[in-house]
Amino acid sequence: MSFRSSSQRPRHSFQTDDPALLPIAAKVQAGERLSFDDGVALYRTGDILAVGWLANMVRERLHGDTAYFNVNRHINPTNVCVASCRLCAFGKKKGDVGTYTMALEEAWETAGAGYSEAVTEFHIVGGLHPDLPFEYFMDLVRGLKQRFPKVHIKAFTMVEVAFLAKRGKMTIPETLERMKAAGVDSMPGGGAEIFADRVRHIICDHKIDGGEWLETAKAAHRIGLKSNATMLYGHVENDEDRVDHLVRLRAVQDETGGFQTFIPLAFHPDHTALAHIPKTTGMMDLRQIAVGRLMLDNFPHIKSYWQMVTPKMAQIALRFGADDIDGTVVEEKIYHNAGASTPQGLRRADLIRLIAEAGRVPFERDTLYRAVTRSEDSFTVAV
Ligand code: V47
Repeated sequence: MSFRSSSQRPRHSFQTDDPALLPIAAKVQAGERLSFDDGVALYRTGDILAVGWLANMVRERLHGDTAYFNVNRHINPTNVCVASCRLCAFGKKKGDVGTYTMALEEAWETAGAGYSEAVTEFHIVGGLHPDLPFEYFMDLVRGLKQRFPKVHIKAFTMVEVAFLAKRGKMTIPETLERMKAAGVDSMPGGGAEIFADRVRHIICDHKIDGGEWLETAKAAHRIGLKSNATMLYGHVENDEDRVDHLVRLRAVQDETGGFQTFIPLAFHPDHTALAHIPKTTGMMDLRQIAVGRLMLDNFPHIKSYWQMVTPKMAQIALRFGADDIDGTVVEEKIYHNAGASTPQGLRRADLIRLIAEAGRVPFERDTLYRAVTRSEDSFTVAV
């Protein structure tokens, strides 16, 4: 299969049947920052293909035809959680049927199980357990580093950090420093949901608020821990809430430059307290990717997480602003408990095929977007 690279492809001019998009297109073409109102207009327009065209232009300007993926494994050490978020089907109260907490040995064993290709990243997130001490998590990380010294540890959301800090009577910077000393290399983007208080009160009342999430991210970035940022959409939020979320992320990124990737997460309602809300549609999924790419002009990467939107939609998203589809994952629990029908993991070869058939060039990255070269059952990262 051969495709022309984006630099060889003839660049047709922008076309739309929505005049509201014309000034926005002019700004994007000139590389100017979009305003809050521009963001709302991008959400309101019926011309989704025009929005996608613009986002694709920005994506190709930044990354050409490259599309990133990695070989990773998710580990969720416990599903016991004090938070009871209405959006979640994963967390359970202590003592409920179906709760689990991994013994450290079990977590280390899980890390090495179920996949023959060497993983380059462990993605570790879990519930807010009322009793597990901070040292359990640090021992978990130290043990992983001892057993898998080459594997990058992307662990603990801003929400978990704030919870562990409070329980351990530590400041956020101190907690982050100790995590880093134990072996945490970067942080995932979860728990951001939608920053607006009105929405947070409905979907995740007991979590830290949006301001605290952003302050924790800043503290992480300040000590050199890169992180991602997510946005959960398709529940009770409106267009303004989403644009507010994006603009607040952009402001922090101006300050710290510590975000690597923005990941819009499609809400899966099954088995949650919001099960009456319909699932997101394909158009909605593509629009989040495209608007994210256009508004977050200072974020290097936009990820279409195949687990969330299906591998088929993730492929199309690579033409709507996304440059990354995440990784092999191996074993996903959070969305599968909430009714996701995607496979729990994909093989490296599947990801390569998805990307190539979308007309992009697959690039195996490590968590920090450096090239990974493989030989037999091992890998090397270009530094
Ligand atoms: O914060 C929870 C979301 C997130 C549901 O950083 C739900 O590379 C949909 O953040 N329906 C955790 N979403 C996952 C996450 C993530 C995933 C992949 C890559 C990265 C990264 C981060 O999942 C939570 C919450 O926003 N979530 N329940 C649900 N029912």
